[in-house]
Amino acid sequence: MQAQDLSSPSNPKVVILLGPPGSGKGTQAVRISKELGIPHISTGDLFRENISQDTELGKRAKTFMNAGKLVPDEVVLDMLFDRVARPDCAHGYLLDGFPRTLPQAEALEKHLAKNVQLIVLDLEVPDEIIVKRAEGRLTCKSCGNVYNKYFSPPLKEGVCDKCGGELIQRPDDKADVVQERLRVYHSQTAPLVEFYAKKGVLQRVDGTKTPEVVFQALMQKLKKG
Ligand code: G5P
Ligand code: MG
Repeated sequence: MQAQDLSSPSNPKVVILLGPPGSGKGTQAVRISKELGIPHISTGDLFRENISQDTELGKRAKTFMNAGKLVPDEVVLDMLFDRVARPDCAHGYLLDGFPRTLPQAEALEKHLAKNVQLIVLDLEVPDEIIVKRAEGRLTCKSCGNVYNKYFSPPLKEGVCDKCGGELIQRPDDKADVVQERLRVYHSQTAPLVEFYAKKGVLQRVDGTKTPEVVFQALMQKLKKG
């Protein structure tokens, strides 16, 4: 499908996908990024890449991530602003998993140029569904593609449909870590919903439907926004 002309050099679009852990940010971000022709930047994926390459940044982030805690703001901000300074972000980008605290949101605001069109999409999913999704989520060790053993299983058990890689459970999808991630979400990230609502840039989407229905709803909001 062809990328839609919803972003331009004179009016770059920065899209933020908000939502609790496991609400579908990554799944939807891949599709939106393709549709709009802007890069998908997931701070969680950037950390996981650093962990698999055993970098200093990865070593620092791993302890926090595996305990379900947030990585300290200064570490996240350095990594994120480095990434969005690359040329592929000049015409806009899509943020998945950032910002996650008020200081991160405030730092982003200072960083954004005046002509940027900011749209924040909040995926609303209740905690009990999040717990079930995390328990069933399978992630490809090689390409990162996401499945769910209950809702969207791979064609062959344990094998990625896209690249044939091994499917694993993320270390932070263990039941006790998911509970901690939800607790952290409600105390540190949920206040951002109000923060962006007050600025008039928030769009809410019901994230409990099928991925296709959720995607269509998100695209509707993006076209209006
Ligand atoms: P991440 O990597 O950002 P989370 O916790 O925000 O992790 P997560 O777990 O990656 O979010 P997601 O991306 O919102 O979830 O969801 P997903 O993977 O696409 O889908 C979840 C499941 O639901 C899948 O099984 C999928 O098949 C199914 N699903 C998806 N969409 C739908 C749908 O529309 N309908 C239905 N029915 N099912 C669907 O962060 C990880 C850690 O990194 C650190 C933190 O330690 C964090 O815990 N970190 C940061 N720390 C500080 N600041 C930041 N900015 C940080 N960013 C990351
Ligand atoms: Mg994700």
